[in-house]
Amino acid sequence: STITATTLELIGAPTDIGASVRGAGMGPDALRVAGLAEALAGQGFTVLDRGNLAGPATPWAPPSNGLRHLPEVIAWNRSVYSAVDAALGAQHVPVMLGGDHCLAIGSISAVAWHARQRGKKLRVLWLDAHSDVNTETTSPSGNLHGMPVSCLLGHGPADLTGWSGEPAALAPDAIRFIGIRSVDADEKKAIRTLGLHVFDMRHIDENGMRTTMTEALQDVDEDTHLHVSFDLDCLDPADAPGVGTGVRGGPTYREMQLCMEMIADTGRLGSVDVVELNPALDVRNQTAEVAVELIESLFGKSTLVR
Ligand code: 5AB
Ligand code: MN
Ligand code: MN
Ligand code: MN
Repeated sequence: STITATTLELIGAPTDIGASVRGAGMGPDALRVAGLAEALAGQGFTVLDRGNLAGPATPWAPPSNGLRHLPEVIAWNRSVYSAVDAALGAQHVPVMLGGDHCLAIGSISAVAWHARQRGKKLRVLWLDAHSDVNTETTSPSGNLHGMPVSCLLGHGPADLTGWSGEPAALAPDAIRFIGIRSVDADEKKAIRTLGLHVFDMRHIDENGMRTTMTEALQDVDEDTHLHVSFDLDCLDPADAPGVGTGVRGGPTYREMQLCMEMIADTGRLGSVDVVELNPALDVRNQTAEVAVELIESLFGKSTLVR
């Protein structure tokens, strides 16, 4: 298949700059310890581990004007943007290893720029317990890992928007949210106002992951660049305890495996974020190991016997 001719670039972004629970900065190395590069190489990919990006330390300051650590979040996202931009420029598939979810601002902005250059439609799958569509005025925490979707839609601080060369990296119609179950009151309003496509846990419970993914992948075709932003707190904490903002009632390992397999089946996967892994809260690196297995499925490892 086409995808096995692909070169993958692992880009570590070891920071918890957008969070208030410490530890996500250890995510990239925990994924390496769990054997991510070896697993993907074993599937036939050429894997380039670019190592870890550098950036400012986390000051652990309180929010200022509704935003915590804005200058440092900008600096980290600039590094992520350049690394993802370089990978895509080399026709490689970037796999950004966070780090917290604010890093999707840089990652998806670069992806959006390249998709436009290539004349591709962009479809983002946001796998998360949370909708991450707060702004500096609605956020209960000031944490930028709860705001990347707003920034990508052009509704963030000026310094974190417009990076894709357009006021908004994404149109609301380009995103599908999967596994959502913790949404702040103002985020619910934003979801309604923007018309975001949210497949929440109620939808998955009532319709199953198979139908949900068929819906979420509708209209994905040969002209689509598919980006997966995988927040590990999407998974049920029973399977993935190593996250800073876990919420009960998420997809099981088996449901998430089907989700990943159905994405792989499209053959259109072009870039990935793996974020919010917090090794300080994990149990013997279990969450990193689960993540590696699910990423193998995402890149086409199948449980089909025939
Ligand atoms: B994550 C919360 N909505 O804005 C906020 O893990 C949580 O990237 C955000 O999905 C969780 O602080 C951010 C309460
Ligand atoms: Mn998130
Ligand atoms: Mn989350
Ligand atoms: Mn629509």
